[in-house]
Amino acid sequence: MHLHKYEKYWLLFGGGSLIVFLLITGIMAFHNGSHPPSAKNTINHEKVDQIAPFNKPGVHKVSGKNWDYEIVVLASAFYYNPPELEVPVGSKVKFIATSKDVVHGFEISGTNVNMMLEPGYVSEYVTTVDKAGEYLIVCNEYCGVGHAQMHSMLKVVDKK
Ligand SMILES: [Cu+2]
Repeated sequence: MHLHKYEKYWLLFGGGSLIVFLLITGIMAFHNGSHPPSAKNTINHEKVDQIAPFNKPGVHKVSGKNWDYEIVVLASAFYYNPPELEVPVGSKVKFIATSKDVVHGFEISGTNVNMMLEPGYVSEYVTTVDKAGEYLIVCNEYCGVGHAQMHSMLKVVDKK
């Protein structure tokens, strides 16, 4: 079979990019531990406000864990509970969030925190807040007529 020179280059380029992207995905998954939500952590979304930790949404200082604060957020159409969060700068926080009704988003603008909140599933993310400031939390999953008004605020404060 005769292949034109440029045809060969193009096939090599195509095959090469495939290998490069598979390698990146492999490194992300097995080395950096980046996985899609496991769907293992489920919850009854109809009674979610009676089930811990969602019976007490808010910022909780914890000890003996790998993080300093647990931030419990319950989303529902069209607001976040609590509407405002405050943590000291430099603390390691674990966001624990879910939805009471439909799919909502939880994106902290200017950071790489971006979770999908699905009714019946608990979304978690651990991060360190290392820059003081006010960060807008927005819903980035269209959830209904009030979607554009759905937001909250994360205040990272400098406590001297
Ligand atoms: Cu929304």
